Amino acid sequence: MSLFAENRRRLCERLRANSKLARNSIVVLQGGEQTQRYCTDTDQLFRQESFFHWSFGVTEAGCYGAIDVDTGKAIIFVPKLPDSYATWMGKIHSREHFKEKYAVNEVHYTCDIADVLSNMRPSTLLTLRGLNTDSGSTCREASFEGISQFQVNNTLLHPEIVECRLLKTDMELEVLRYTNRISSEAHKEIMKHVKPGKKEYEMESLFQHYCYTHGGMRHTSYTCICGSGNNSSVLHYGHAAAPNDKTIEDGDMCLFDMGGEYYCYSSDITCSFPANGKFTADQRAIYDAVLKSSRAVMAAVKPGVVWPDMHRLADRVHLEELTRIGILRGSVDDMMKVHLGAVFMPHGLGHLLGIDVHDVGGYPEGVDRIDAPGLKSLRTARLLQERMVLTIEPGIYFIDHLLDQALADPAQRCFINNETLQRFRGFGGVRIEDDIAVTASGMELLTCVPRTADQIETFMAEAHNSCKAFDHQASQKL
Ligand SMILES: [Mn+2]
Repeated sequence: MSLFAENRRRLCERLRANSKLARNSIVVLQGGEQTQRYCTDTDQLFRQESFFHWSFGVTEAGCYGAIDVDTGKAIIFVPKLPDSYATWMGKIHSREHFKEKYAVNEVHYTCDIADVLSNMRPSTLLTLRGLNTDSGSTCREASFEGISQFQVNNTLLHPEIVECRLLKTDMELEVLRYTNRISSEAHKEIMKHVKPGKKEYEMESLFQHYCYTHGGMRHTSYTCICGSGNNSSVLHYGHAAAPNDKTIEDGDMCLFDMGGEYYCYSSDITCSFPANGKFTADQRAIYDAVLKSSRAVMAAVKPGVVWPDMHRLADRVHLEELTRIGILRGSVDDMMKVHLGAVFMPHGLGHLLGIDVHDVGGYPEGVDRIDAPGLKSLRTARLLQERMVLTIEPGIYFIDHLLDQALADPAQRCFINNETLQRFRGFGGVRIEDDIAVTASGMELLTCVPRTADQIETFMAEAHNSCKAFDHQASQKL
């Protein structure tokens, strides 16, 4: 709860520094609501709304929260529950219970919100309205019966709370280290158990089981992407139309992008490795190229660095390495001019991470999206600052329709050695995704999984041998 108290303190401090803020302003946030599956009475698994979570850490649905900006006083409003709740859902807790649980100054019922707020005689209620620059959706502003009697400002709060969420406190960093540690261990569990013949969804299931059992993570941060073979080049594989249901085959590359979420704090990690534990020469070459760009970016990251420059750096390393492998030929500078990097890495290098896996704050006023292949997919174009948390996730993919497009474009075709490229059709892709925190002088790596090709082979071989030894022992006992 001190994590959320600190978040509220920072928000008030920031708001008080805003010259447009009127005295006696009160922030009013509305939490998420319990929803049902379509027209049925089956509850969806509730997950708190992110801004509300950041401010209060409240796990229950149907709540509101208020913060007196001048004094920092925090109030939570909880639903007054009917007696039948005690029959079906369990004990109805007192307001005192929630006051203690969430360490706030007062707790009232949501039905009394207008009265409670009006007794505080605020000059203005600050409600939250603003664009999520990743989804294009606007967040839902707090509303309640009786709000029309108040002076409401719905523009001041959003940019300020977003800037607060952008920079993580020590306590938030500690939670993000935890989500990364558990999710890293879960990925290692996958590397130990993967083998040709298993289904991709068995790996998804194992990841979720590990995160939930060992980390108390009921949610993952996003739908698991468990692509094997050519599926590893499908950037958002794992959705309902491609539900991780292929059989993993000998010779496949696996690209598993999965992250556990703890108390609404995310992780976002991708591991790529050969299903059978041994890289072919081509697989190793592509893997090493991606690792090289990942580590080049990590070496360059520090406060003041322009994020799109890191994307360009990764592109440059990829193009150099693809030339060395023989898939490309010619001047890398000239390739950069025609955005050839985006043929192999159509997505952005990485994104902000926090309570949302694509965390808010990517494009504040004054920071514009760059309209160029690859770069336009970046979820932020900001300068890096200490305490930002981001993913670094370069990848090289062999996506047929992008390759065909490039081959049909004279400006790009001239760099491609089509004969060598043929060998990589159907290869899939490699992505290496780590989570990092920007520090005063560089960065802290939050993710901890085997990363070099040798480390991966050794790790998978050891796991395989210990499994065999265990099987052998078990069969002897029988
Ligand atoms: Mn990511």
